This record gives sequence, structure tokens and C-alpha cells, in this order.
Amino acid sequence: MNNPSSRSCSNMPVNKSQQIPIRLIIVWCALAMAGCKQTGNAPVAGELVGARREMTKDQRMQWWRQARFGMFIHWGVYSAPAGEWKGERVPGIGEWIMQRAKIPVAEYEQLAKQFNPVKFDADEWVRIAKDAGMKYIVITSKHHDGFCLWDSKVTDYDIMDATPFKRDVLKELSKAGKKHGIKLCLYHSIMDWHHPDAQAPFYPNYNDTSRSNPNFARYVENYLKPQVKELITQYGPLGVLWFDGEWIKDWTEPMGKDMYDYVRSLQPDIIINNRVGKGRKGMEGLSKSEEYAGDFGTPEQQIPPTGLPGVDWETCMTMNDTWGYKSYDHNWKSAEDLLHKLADIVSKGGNFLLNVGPTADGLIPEPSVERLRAMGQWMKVNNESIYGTTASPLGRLPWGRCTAKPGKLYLHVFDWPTNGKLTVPNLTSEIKRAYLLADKKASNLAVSRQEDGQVVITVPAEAPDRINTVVVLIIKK
Ligand code: FHN
Repeated sequence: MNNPSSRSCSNMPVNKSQQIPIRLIIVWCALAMAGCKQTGNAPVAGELVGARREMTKDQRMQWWRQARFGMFIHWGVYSAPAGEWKGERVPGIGEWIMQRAKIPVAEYEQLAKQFNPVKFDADEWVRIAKDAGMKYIVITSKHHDGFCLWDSKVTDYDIMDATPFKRDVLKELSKAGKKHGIKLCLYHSIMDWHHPDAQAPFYPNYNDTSRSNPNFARYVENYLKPQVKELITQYGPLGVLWFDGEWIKDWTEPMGKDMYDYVRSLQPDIIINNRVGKGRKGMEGLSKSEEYAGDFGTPEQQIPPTGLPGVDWETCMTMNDTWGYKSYDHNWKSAEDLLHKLADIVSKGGNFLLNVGPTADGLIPEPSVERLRAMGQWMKVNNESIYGTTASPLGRLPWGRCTAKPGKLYLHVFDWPTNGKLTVPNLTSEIKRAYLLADKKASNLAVSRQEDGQVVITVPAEAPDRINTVVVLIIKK
């Protein structure tokens, strides 16, 4: 009597000829996947990976280019001292307090013992991002101080083993993201001030870029890569892996390329920023050339002066002057300024990654929530002029910015014409129709072309939205 399980586990009548092909396909898939994993080589666009064809870069970047707006979250044990050490205010960005206050590893580790964010609510954070009109979240899984916000098997210096909180924050955010349709992305620091094979021995100057650690390769193979694998395989699929801290002496472009391929072999459709390698031109953030590893450029705290046709880039920016929470940093940008920056960035073909620095008890500071709420109100009415748009074809505009879609232009008017005449320079296309995006009836606005070729649109005397009113132009393709 045959043993059913050995022949066909489903007990369905299966004829001999049918059995072989199915098994063969399964074995072949496994081999192909293993081959890919073993080589750690990034799959090539169009290549068959297991049973599916590899995505082109355009296909991989599609959701990201559509999204345009995301939330950056800097959170960790540095949120507890909140910019003060031993009663002294420590200048500079809050997440660098270990370096700025020259705190020895053993002393800094004690912070984990007091990190207990009982007010942390993953759903609440994801909802705040979603209601602001953001489509993805990039959270610091591990920043330069080495503390890990997930249950890592390669260290006890994490939220499960080193804190009284003992909840896997990344697991909860991953779940909430799936529930609310917000893509989870992870920031991960290559530089590590806590690990003995990385920069810990450089104390008191952990960020000493002239020094090298002879055991750094061991850190990469036995710690950095295994943790990256944990993050992708246990909290994925991720949208983006957002590397940082690549400026250290021991990190090289070949290591960056190897890491890029390794990560893509674990999740072929993932997107990886250009800080995986050494291509970044400082805070300007764009890559020196296409040779360098990474899928998009990362300007920091600045916006490129012009559009960059064919280049994927994302400006990351703070709402005040720090990424990690500082209790006394109240230098908040206004919601108006942030909305103008969003339109400016998208009008140049970029994404905007706007930061929040939650408190040690797990709350996003109220001034940040207020500004995100205001941005959300504008996005509710005007998101068509942001999502999936491309850079302006009109160059500089005196009263605002412009974003584009095939056959459509979105004029973002910051300075409303008091005479009710909006003049649009450099627009040669034939205009079919013009209307206010906020006007549900989309009533026609009068359009004329002056002798000097400039287009004039007659608009209401009052701006429907004093921060940014969008006028839509339907143009001949
Ligand atoms: O050193 C970090 C800093 O703490 C912060 O994380 C920013 C965010 O992009 N990146 C580095 C500075 O370039």
C-alpha cells in the first residue's frame, strides 16, 4: 500500500504524467531563488527570479515617484535625554548627543534602561502620516548610536532585551502600515558607535573619519548584513532601505555595491538610497555619477535650485532644527513654509521626506502634529497636483511653482495677483481650459494670450487658499 503522503499529499487523483512537471517547476523555482540568494547578486531587470520576471527600475520606482511625500521618523534612546546631559544643554542635533557630549558606551547604554515609551501607538503614528497626505514612513531602525528598535537576534542592545518596554516597535508599525496602506521603509546606519568592530573604539570622537577599525569587515559580515537581513525578511516587504552614516573611512564603494546587491537579492523590488555607497556629494545629496550604487539622491535640509530631469531624488528635512527629539528646540517651520517647500520640491521632480522626532514616551510632538494636520487639509483638496506629478516645464515663476501631468499643468500660486490677472510666462502650449482645483464645479476661468505670448488667466480677486491656490490648465498634449 503506497504511503499517500509520499505520493500526493492532497489525496486528489493525480495521473503520473501530471506529477512530474509540477514538482520539477517547484524544484526549479527553489533552485533559481537559491541561486539568486547565494550569489547575493541584485536580480537583473527582466531576468526571471523564481517564477516571476524581475522589475525594471522604472517599475520598482513607480510607487515612490507616485507618492512624492513621506514621513521620516528619528526615534531612539537619544529621545530620553532630549538634548540635555547631566543638566547641561548639548548643542546640535539631538540624535548625536552620544558624540556631542562624549558619552562612553557603557554610560550611554544605561539610557536604554529608562526607555519606556508607554504612549507609543503605531496606529496613531501611521494615521498622522496618512492624514497629512504622506504615502510612506521611513523610521530609524538603528541610528549611529547602535540602539535597535526591533527584536534583533544578533544583539541584546535592542528594544526587547535592553529596555523595560519589550515591545517590537517595527513589528507594530509594519502591521499598522499594512492596515492603513502606508509603506514601511527603514533607515539604517552603517556607522555604529556602539559596536566594538565599528566606531565604538573611536571614543571620545566616534565620528573620527580619519580612523579605521581593523575588525570592520567582521562587523559588516557578522552584524550589519545579518541585521539588514532580519529587517527585510521579518518586517518586509519594505518600500525603501534608507542607509546613512556611509562617510566613515572603513566604508567603501565596493562595499556599497555589495550591500546594494545583497539587499536586492533578499527583496528584488526594494528601493535603496544612494547612501548605501560613497556617491553622495555631501549635504547636496545627489550622486557624483550613475556609476555609484543607489536608486535615488538624498539632499538634506536643502532643495536643489532647479529640476533634475531623469534623476530620482528626495529631500529630507526637519520641522525644527533637530531630527531626534530635543525638549527645548522650538524653532518650528510654519505650515505655510512646509507647504511651499512641498510644492517647490515636487515642481522640481523630487520627493519630500519630512521628519518628526517623537518623545521618549512615544508621542509625536504637538507642534509637528499641528503642522502635519494643516498640510493634510491642503492635501485633501489639492493632492491631484502632487501625487504622480513630474517637474515643471515652465522654469521659474514669480508667483509660485508648477507641477505637471500629461496634458495638464498645475499652477501653485503662493502670491495671488491682487488685480485678478495671473500672468503665466514661458507657456507655449495651446490651453484648452483653466479652472481652480478647489472648485468642485471646475468652472472655467477666462484665458487670453498677450502679444508678448504671455498667458493671462482671470482669477477671483480673493485667493481660495492664501497659502497655495492651485489653478489647473488643460493643455494640448
Ligand atoms: O548624521 C545623520 C543625522 O543624524 C540624520 O540622521 C540625517 C538625516 O538624513 N543624516 C545624517 C547627517 O547627514
